[in-house]
Amino acid sequence: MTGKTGLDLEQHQKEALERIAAAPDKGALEQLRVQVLGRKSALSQELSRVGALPPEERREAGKQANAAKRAIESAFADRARALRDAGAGNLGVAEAIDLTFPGRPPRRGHPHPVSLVMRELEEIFRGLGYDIARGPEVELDYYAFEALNIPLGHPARDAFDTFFVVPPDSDGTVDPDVETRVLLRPHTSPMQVRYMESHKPPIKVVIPGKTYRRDNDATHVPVFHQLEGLLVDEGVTVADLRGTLEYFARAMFGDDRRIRLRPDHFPFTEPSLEVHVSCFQCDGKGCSLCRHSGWIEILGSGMVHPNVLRFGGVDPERYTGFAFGIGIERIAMLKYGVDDLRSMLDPDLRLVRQF
Ligand code: 2U9
Repeated sequence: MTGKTGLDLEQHQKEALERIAAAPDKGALEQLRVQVLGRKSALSQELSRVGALPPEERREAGKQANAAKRAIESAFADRARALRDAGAGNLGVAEAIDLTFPGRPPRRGHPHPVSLVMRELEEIFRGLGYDIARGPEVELDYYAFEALNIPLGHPARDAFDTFFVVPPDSDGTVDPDVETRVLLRPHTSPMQVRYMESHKPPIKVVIPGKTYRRDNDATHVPVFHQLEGLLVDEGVTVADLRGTLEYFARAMFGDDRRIRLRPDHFPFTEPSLEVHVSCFQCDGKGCSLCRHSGWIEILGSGMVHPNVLRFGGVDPERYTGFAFGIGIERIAMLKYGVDDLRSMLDPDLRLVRQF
């Protein structure tokens, strides 16, 4: 309008409103705001001329100029809201999301070496007709010690360095009632007792699972895994134990393996036997893995102590049995050539993927 004020406000406003409505994104709108309302804009220049008008025109021109300015500001606000409501469409070129761009593939997990060994062991013993049972990790003292021929005060209790669920008193004493005292199982053996209570011989079972001890150094960790086996029937002898464990050693470490038995001591087995396998790296000739002995200790075993059979409700006059315990981390480290036990607790996928 080049009205009687001599200002061309109407044209400026019309143009500004058109450009605002067409602004494609937030960035363009901001640029436009500077162009349309900034100090150097045509509108500002028109407004600066208001002061130079004769007094009788100044009032009317001022009113018109302010109205135009308000209309433009409100158009900016409307457009900004519209762009925001339109969602991703209000992003500037630099921030825009290209929905056709191929995504980053999610990083895939991988079974941990401990899981791999555990599965392999379970398959070997399943193939021999063993049942697989899993028991509680929070156990009663009775099943963890008493029923395994480890009464209160027995020196073997120290070796287990147990985590008690109800911790000892400040003077170190723990609830003396073995019937009710609760702990984290230091081995999977309690479940074998439970299994004997609920199954009649012949019994053939392996118990895989997590176990806990208050240990933490390069060769001990507080949470580890075991697989223990138990076979009870009439006439079971050390020869059966030997045959079973030799089969296991060959299935796990190769057909050419041999085993040897050495005396050991556990309260729950008599006799107790360490089992060694001929070195699968040097075939018994001597290397760093077997410390140049040609043999590697892989597990502990023995004939179930008559007291333990009795605790499980099995008559030791009629039945005998053998049992064995395998430390899973140890087998995994041997099999995969890992030499620090603590790396077995490392969840880093870069490590786990190597197996
Ligand atoms: C019952 C009767 C007997 C389980 C056995 C071992 C020997 C043994 C260790 C091997 C490595 C534990 O993980 S490890 O540190 N275990 O040497 N375990 S005999 O004997 C039983 C278990 C339950 C009722």
